[in-house]
Amino acid sequence: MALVEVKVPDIGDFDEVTVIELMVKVGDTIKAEQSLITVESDKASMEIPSSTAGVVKELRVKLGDKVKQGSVVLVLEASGAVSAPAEVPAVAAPATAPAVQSEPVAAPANVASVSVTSSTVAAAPAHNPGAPTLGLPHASPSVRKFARELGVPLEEVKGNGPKGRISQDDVQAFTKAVMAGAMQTKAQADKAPAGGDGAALGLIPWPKVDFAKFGPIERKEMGRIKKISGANLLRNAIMIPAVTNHDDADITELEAFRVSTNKENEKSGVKVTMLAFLIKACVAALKKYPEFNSSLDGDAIVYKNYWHIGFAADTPNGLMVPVIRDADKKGILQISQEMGELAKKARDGKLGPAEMTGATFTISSLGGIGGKYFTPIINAPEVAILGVCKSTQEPVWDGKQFVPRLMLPLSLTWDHRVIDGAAAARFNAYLGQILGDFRRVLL
Ligand code: CAO
Repeated sequence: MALVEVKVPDIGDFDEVTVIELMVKVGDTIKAEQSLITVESDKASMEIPSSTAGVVKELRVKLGDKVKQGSVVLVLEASGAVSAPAEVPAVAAPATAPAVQSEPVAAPANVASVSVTSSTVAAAPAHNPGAPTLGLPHASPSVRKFARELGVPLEEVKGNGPKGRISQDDVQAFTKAVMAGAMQTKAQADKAPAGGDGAALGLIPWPKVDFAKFGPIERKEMGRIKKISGANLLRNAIMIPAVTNHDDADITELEAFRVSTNKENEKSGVKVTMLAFLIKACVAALKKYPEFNSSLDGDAIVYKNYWHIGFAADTPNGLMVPVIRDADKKGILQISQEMGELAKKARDGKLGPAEMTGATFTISSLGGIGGKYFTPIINAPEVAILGVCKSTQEPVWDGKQFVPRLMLPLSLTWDHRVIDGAAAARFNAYLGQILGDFRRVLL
């Protein structure tokens, strides 16, 4: 068997290049044309393939070595006949693409000469280390090929190597994350806009209808906030096994108290709202039933020892959820005042991120508008939300007779992974007791 030295061929303009990838090891059986190593200059990376099939006997380079034309890459026990080396021109190769040279090893007696075939190597696009990450991805040709075979968009893969170089491991990690659903490729995200196309769930496609066929239409693109909240609502509606419990609270006395408080405070400029009482009542119920003030984190439930309450605000741009922080430490007047300010900021599009994050529970009140009950969607990663509708005078049996009472419809949606139906019924009942007699908050 002939032992053959495989050398670095003419590498164009480069004096020295660095070995950045070893693609074979001692003992490997390789085919002619198979890539052996990847080398990199400051402008390009390229693979050095073997012209000869055989078994790798000795590797003469290691990662980080500087090599130049003529450096021996490895020694190969060639399979099949070998003939004298020939000077082989690069075929249709870019200026920087090297042709592989193989030469017989001089020493051993049984070494024959080897026939050299031309082999061109495509140079990877030049990499500019200072380029932004969205520029050309920095990866060796073999990694590019690997990514191509898997259909991985290399420009979306984060490289963890030196200078952000993308390795095969990075491509594999990206693929795993996409397969596990932890990440989406840009193409997937584009295919599934805010409305989603349901393909990922195996659903039939959304109906495509030419509405203009049936009458005049006007098409308006959705605003940014609607798109963002739509995507969040869709995810929350699909991913959370949500159940809604409806109940009524008797707020006859509370409403009378609210009205008289507002009369007394007329000059203060702060209007006490029913929502402020609801926030305070919810904090009391959340303290009694802490699982409603929690979040799911994998297999763990995270109980929060703070009570930041979000409230849905209807704005010209769409639904927003400002947050009253530390509602447990604030009185009704302060909550009312903050709510007024936050609701105005929301309507004016001036809410900052800090004013919309960190809620532990949300209340969505349609009380000023109307309706009886509804099924609010949980604002993940929270695990429950309270929907409130318009209070109405209703006949309530007091044991002897029907009496008119002001009844507030409550709709509590909860995440069944964390909360059970019995707890939800107790939460609503307790909330009703507090709203029925607010002195219970003090107990
Ligand atoms: N029952 C009866 N009347 C109620 C009530 C209730 N549950 N809640 C409020 N009202 C009354 C108020 O007393 C007020 O009446 P007056 O003007 O006579 O005093 C009137 O309705 C308007 O109240 P409001 O809406 O200004 O104040 P609020 O504190 O109830 O609500 C806010 C503030 C920001 C929550 C509200 O303006 C809003 O945006 N609500 C919509 C929330 C929403 O869209 N939720 C749905 C989310 S899911 O798409």
